[in-house]
Amino acid sequence: MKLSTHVFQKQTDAGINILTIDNQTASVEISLFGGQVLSYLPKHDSRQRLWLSPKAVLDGSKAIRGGVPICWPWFGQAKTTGLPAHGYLRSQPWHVVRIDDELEKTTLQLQPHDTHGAGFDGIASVLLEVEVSERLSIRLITSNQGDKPFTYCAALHSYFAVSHIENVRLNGLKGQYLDKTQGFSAFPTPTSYAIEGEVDRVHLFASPEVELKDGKNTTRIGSLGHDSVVVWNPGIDKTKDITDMEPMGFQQMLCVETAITQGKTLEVGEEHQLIQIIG
Ligand code: TA6
Repeated sequence: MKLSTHVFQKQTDAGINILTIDNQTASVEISLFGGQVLSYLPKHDSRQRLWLSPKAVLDGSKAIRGGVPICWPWFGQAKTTGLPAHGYLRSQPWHVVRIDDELEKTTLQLQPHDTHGAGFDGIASVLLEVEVSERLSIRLITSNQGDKPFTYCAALHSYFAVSHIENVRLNGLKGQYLDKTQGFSAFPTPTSYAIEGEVDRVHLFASPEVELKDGKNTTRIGSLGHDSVVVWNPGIDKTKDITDMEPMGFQQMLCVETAITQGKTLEVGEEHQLIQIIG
């Protein structure tokens, strides 16, 4: 179904709706299940920036492994047992609320069907704005529609495609990180940042730009409105427990996430934007 000159919608065999944006600058796919960008292919170099697991479940029964999952209104494990990790927006239907479509810039606004959910008592509106132009901008806009302040966490949990994890170096991170694999103990960011084994780190310095170097290729990851950058690769052992990843799938991906992990409090009527820009 054609929604505008460069925006099309199709339903997968498994039943979820996928939007395709194909303009002069790039091709992008977004799942309306989860409001999740799944792929980003700039036309100037035809290099896919995002990784999608070949075993990703695309039937709406669980969050999709890959692309840019939307973590909201918490990050990581919920405070209350039995609630989904990374919140509940990435596993519910979203819908298109606006399309602005030009030859070199297409902007979509998506909203989740419901921002209420167990584990969060705020009254919030959430908007995801995806802009496809010379770069891909993803903007998660949260506003407090209630009569009292609320505090939330969030992340644009982006999975980047890499040739082989051993070829990857990260530039632009600095200061302390909390290492989830070592009880969230604090360590200094390495000057030469390679990925060896399981890496699960919350970098507390809000780097405005991280460069993901992969051999001759560089992906630039800009961030705004965040309080941390999370770097994650499950490594060979953890991947064995991830049913929607192939056993060696960890070698082709790296998560660099623009995140609010320390909590953002919104006063009544206040709005906050969490933004990741991929180039
Ligand atoms: O962002 C890193 C992380 O919190 C890891 O600890 C790991 O759990 C990853 O997210 C993936 O989480 P998921 O719930 O999508 O399997």
